[in-house]
Amino acid sequence: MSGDGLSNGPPPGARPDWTIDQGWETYTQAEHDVWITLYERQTDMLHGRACDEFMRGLDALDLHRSGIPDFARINEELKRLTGWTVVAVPGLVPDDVFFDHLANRRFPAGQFIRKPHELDYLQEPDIFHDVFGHVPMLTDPVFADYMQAYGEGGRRALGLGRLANLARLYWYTVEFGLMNTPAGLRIYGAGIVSSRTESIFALDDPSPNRIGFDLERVMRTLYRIDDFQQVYFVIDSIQTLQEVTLRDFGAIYERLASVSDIGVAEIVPGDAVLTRGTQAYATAGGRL
Ligand code: HBI
Ligand code: FE
Repeated sequence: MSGDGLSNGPPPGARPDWTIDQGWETYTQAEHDVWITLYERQTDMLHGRACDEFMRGLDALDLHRSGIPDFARINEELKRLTGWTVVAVPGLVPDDVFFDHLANRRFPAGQFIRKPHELDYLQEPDIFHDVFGHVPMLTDPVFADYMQAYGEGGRRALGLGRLANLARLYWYTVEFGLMNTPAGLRIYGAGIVSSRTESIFALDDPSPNRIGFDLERVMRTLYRIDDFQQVYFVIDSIQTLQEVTLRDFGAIYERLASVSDIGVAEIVPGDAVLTRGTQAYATAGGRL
């Protein structure tokens, strides 16, 4: 991917929009078995941990069956529910390509699946992270609109040179968001629900800070891509998330240009602190 976020062109075999055929019939039984293993160990644990919208989406799409889902089958239901479709891509795609898909209600999902020795951690988003983690939430009409708006906002942020700020919003909501519900704290972020260890850490561990969602605060906050998060931001509902983000971010970007970033473990004046974390996990060296 080029540093300016603009695409250099797709790899050989991919279309101009970076999509490829899923080639569902080419997955091996060993690859289907990786899906089944991951699926079974996540779904058991997610009852009472993932939010209702996620669990409903998982049921609606019937993602387990006999292994890696066929996008053609998922898309029949997803299209009917919210007008979204899943398209296959080789892996990470450039920012402008990614936003263009989202703005058109297409979710680009990695075609490949992790190897059996990588069940707990990998850097690039594979089909399990993308489909199990992201697609259930896309069955929720409000979340579906939020994701499309993010794609449209991404194109504007690229033009204004503020993508770093907007990417933090995606990170702390779509990927690592928590929700306060009447039944208790729940997960909706794809990076959490697709990870066995982080699904426990994010809700139960005393290490991370858990702070009420505030748009500008989140846009100022650095994040880490190599280990469990040191802070999670907590929304009240998908509806309130959508309401506070349904506006032009131009004025916010202008303000953010002159204020400093906030470190991953910092608590700042004005924070609605739900948990003041010990940071013991990170202090001890994290995944090391
Ligand atoms: N490509 N396939 C894929 N998946 C992503 O989540 C993704 C991407 N390209 C860019 C990107 N995310 C981020 O840079 C933006 O959300 C900011
Ligand atoms: Fe993701």
